[in-house]
Amino acid sequence: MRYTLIVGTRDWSSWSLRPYLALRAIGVPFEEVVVQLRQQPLTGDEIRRFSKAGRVPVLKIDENGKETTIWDSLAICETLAERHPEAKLWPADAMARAEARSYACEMHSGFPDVRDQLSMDFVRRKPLPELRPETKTQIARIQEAWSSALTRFGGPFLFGGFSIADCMYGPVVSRFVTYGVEVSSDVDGYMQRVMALPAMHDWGVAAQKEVDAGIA
Ligand SMILES: N[C@@H](CCC(=O)N[C@@H](CS)C(=O)NCC(=O)O)C(=O)O
Repeated sequence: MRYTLIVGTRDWSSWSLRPYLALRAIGVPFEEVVVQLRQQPLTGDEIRRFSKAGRVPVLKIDENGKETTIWDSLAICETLAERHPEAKLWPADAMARAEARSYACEMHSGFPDVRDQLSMDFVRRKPLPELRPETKTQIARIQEAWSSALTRFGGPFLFGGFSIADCMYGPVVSRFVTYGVEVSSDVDGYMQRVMALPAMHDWGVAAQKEVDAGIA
């Protein structure tokens, strides 16, 4: 069995970071292929070599002589959770699991203004732009959701142990760090724990190389 994760330029590709964190949490070996983003039409053509959906991340599973392609960050995370139950990528308790799924889905389908105004730039530190009211509301909602889960499930991650909810919010943590978003102390502690993950560190090292090479 072989996993290949196709990701975008690491400094920018927030969606790619999510399944990367899940794969690292599982601890299985996997290969990475990086597609350079923001070079249309080349980027789109290159991604479509791997997935007709034309978006990264993409996971290829080579198993028993068959290759399966999975695209979309959440579909990849769900597939990994199903294939590696020992990694406990979802909480064991059914009600906590249902809520963790809501957290992951709220991120996956929401917060458009945060994504637009605070785009991921993993290694750079930037001034906070003039925030639209919608962006402020979404930042407040994210922090309120994090605080609520940390209080109720006791940390250190949103639902106690590291889960797909944390994978989905990992890039948001990076955005808050990049733009110096003001956060409460419990949220700050959570963000520090996420940023200290070896997987986040390694992603940052790769992103820094892209910046140094002038491709991000
Ligand atoms: N809903 C998708 C979104 C994926 C997405 O928008 N990926 C961006 C990169 S972060 C992309 O592939 N952009 C294609 C391009 O820039 O041409 C997911 O969760 O995977």
